Amino acid sequence: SSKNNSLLCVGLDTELEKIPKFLLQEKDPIFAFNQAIIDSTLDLVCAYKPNLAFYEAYGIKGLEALKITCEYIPKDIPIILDAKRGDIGNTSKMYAKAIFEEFKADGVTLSPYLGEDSLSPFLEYEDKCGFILCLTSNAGAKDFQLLNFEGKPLYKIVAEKVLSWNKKGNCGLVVGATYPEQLKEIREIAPDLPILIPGVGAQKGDVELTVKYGTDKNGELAIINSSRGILYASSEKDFAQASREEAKKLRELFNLYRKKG
Ligand code: OMP
Repeated sequence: SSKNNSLLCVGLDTELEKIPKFLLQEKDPIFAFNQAIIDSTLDLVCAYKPNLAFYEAYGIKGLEALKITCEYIPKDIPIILDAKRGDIGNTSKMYAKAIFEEFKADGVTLSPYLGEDSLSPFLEYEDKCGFILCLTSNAGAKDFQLLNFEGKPLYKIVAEKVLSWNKKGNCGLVVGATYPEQLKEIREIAPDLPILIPGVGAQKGDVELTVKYGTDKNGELAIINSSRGILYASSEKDFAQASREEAKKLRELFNLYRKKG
């Protein structure tokens, strides 16, 4: 966040049905949209987070758009590729290769439930960050993540495990902005881990509590994502400017609630 003094991560979850109609005439409408969004927000963000689903959904063309989007993002702005990966080691190795070598992402989202050996192929990339799902923003988080095991909720067990997996210092957590009280507990368990926090904006997570509870003691290490709330601020000619205004508002709001380090 140091360069742009920002905790804001813009999620590049691009849907052809939602982008301005006039862009559909472009040769690569997905990239044209992303390019405009990146151009208009790059001085306001700490990271971009494309979610792979939105690109896979459009087949080869979508993946090509993702690849050139990743190439287009300036090198000093980290890319977190949201893919929620995790499989047996041999398979994870190939997932990691795709994400870090093909798309050249700086970070990835990972699911913890296959255990340490499923994530080590990602964490072996020392310069890359693995953001491990701890407590997701959706209502279904209650089905497993909020359950108690021997008196302790699963999300706390995950947070503690990730601390023990963090041998190379390249682990982070994912915690939804829709669970601020739990975010506070998780930050206490992991005072020094970066936390990716989606769920402000379209999912209506509380901004003030997210910043207060999600940041570390210096007001850092929270990467707060909004996708739809920024991307689709307007569907008119001025869409990129409208996205910039939204991003600017959020960044300023985050900074208002931030502890000064
Ligand atoms: P908006 O709701 O449009 O801001 O998008 C949220 C983004 O964050 C989507 O790409 C989700 O897949 C992702 N996300 C969550 O919404 N909740 C989570 O708990 C975790 C993620 C994520 O891993 O980023």
